[in-house]
Amino acid sequence: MPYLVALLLHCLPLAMGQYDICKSWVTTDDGPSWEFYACQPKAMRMKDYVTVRVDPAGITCGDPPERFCTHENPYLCSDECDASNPDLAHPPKLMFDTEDEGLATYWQSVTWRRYPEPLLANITLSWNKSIELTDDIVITFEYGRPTIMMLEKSLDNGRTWHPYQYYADDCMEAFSMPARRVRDLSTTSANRVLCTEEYSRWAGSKKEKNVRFEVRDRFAIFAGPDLKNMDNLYTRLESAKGLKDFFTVTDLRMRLLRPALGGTYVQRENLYKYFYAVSNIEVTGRCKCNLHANLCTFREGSLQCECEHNTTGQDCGKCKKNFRSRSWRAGSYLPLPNGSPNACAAAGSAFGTSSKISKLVRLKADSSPVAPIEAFEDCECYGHSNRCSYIDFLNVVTCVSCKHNTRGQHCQHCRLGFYRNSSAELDDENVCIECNCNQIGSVHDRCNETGYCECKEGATGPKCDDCLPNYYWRQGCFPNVCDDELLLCQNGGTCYQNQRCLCPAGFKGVLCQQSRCDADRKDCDGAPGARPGLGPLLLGALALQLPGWVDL
Ligand SMILES: *[C@@H]1O[C@H](CO)[C@@H](O)[C@H](O)[C@H]1NC(C)=O
Ligand SMILES: *[C@@H]1O[C@H](CO)[C@@H](O)[C@H](O)[C@H]1NC(C)=O
Ligand SMILES: *[C@@H]1O[C@H](CO)[C@@H](O)[C@H](O)[C@H]1NC(C)=O
Ligand SMILES: *[C@@H]1O[C@H](CO)[C@@H](O)[C@H](O)[C@H]1NC(C)=O
Ligand SMILES: *[C@@H]1O[C@H](CO)[C@@H](O)[C@H](O)[C@H]1NC(C)=O
Ligand SMILES: [Ca+2]
Repeated sequence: MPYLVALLLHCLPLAMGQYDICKSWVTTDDGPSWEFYACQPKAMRMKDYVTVRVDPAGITCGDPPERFCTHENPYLCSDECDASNPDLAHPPKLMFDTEDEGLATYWQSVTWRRYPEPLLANITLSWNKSIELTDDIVITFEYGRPTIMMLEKSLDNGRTWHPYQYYADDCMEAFSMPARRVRDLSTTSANRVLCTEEYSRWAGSKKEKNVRFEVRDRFAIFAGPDLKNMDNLYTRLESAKGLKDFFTVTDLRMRLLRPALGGTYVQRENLYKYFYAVSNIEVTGRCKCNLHANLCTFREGSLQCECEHNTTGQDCGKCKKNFRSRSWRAGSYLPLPNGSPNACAAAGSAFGTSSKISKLVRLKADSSPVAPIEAFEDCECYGHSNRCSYIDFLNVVTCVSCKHNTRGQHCQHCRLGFYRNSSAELDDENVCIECNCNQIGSVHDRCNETGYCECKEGATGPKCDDCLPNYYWRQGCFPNVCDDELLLCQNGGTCYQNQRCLCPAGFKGVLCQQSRCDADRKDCDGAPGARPGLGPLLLGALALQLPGWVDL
């Protein structure tokens, strides 16, 4: 029982009270209405929602079965790991189960038989969800803590990884880093990645089993030793660049680089006592919901924020459809104590117009007289921009740097060369589609509202990449010279790709309509005419190769 109380007290500052409701029904002079607040879910035991992966393949002991011993009993190597026997198997899931009183269950690696090849193992934890750490990560090693190890984190579901903390019995030797302690960090270095020697010393394998990533000590830099001054922490999280992200992860990876050595050098004659064994990995944190949700549920195999404030997405990271007239923003812990919800607003709803103008006026007054525009936040751009400018001489507020190929005062039009996607809402990222007009076939690269380009003479099709009947394509559309119907080649000539007639020897002209004899009497004697029976194809081919007079 005293243990339970201690546990509760331990959790109190982080679990209780602040930012736990998103809205409440209040009565004001104008009648009852909703009031909205910044809100976040409770901290949870994150190991219950994790997916684990242990690398490399074959690093888990027991397949084939093998013997091992411990540093305490180095010559009694009768312990056995056997993956096919539930009583003797040590699969990865035993790092996340609930420990029964006294009896630890643990994942165990193979032994260091292959020394001096290093014994390397990666334990990768994935949540498929951003998590904000609220308490220390505690990794419990049975049979001794690694003498070299590294903790890494990912913020993008494992695509990129960053060092989080280095652990070694000798930081200089292992990582060429000086040893530091989190307790010695200051307000400006609270998010420093450091190497610590505190959790790698040999202290007897049963005595000090835990390796920590110290979240509380880092919080304490701002909130005081007992985390009593959480207001200060929340203020700093809001204002110090990168501080919030430092405590945010989607994945964690423990890179085990050298096992416990029992306080001495590696004894090659008994490598059965070197291995890793992890009985528990405790990760306490809350779903990151950008201060737009106070509930996070496990659905379809993943944690999901139950978004309020008309936001949506796994982390409430965007505005709901039809609520994007104001650009999305995370909620803020400030001002204390309830924070700002920074809710999304419906298109067309009136929001903050008057305060916006007064803000502008203030901005104007502060700025130099030559600057015609001033940037400010909180503008109506259908989610395609989060910056607006005030144009002094027109007295209008207009969006700047509209994204997604939009333009206009509210990013409500498509850029030239793009047209409106009729199946997309105005606040959709896909609202503007590229015209894609054929550069040769079209007059310019603009198109009408249904995506039709304006074609040059002879060209057709929505993108002007086809030719009208009686035109042929060759770097543009040109009228046919010959064809099989009206513009027939004469005197046995054949029409080559509608571009020209291939005339038999003795004839020339666009349609082979002219006899060479007519044109040049000298060459005429003995010149045979087109011989019936010779295929037009052959004639054509010859004519191509030997232009001019040919004696057949
Ligand atoms: C562990 O992960 C790191 C990247 O974080 C990778 O470079 C290394 O090869 C992995 N080690 C093993 C044994 O899989
Ligand atoms: C990760 O979460 C997203 C959103 O909930 C889901 O669509 C996706 O299938 C999940 N991926 C995995 C590998 O579980
Ligand atoms: C969200 O939209 C609904 C209408 O669907 C509205 O009643 C509610 O007040 C909005 N909430 C916020 C926080 O703006
Ligand atoms: C038009 O918008 C819809 C809805 O967002 C999208 O699914 C579709 O891909 C868009 N069409 C094009 C051609 O981009
Ligand atoms: C766009 O141009 C095509 C072809 O000229 C035409 O059929 C269509 O009606 C035009 N659409 C609009 C909205 O003008
Ligand atoms: Ca366990």
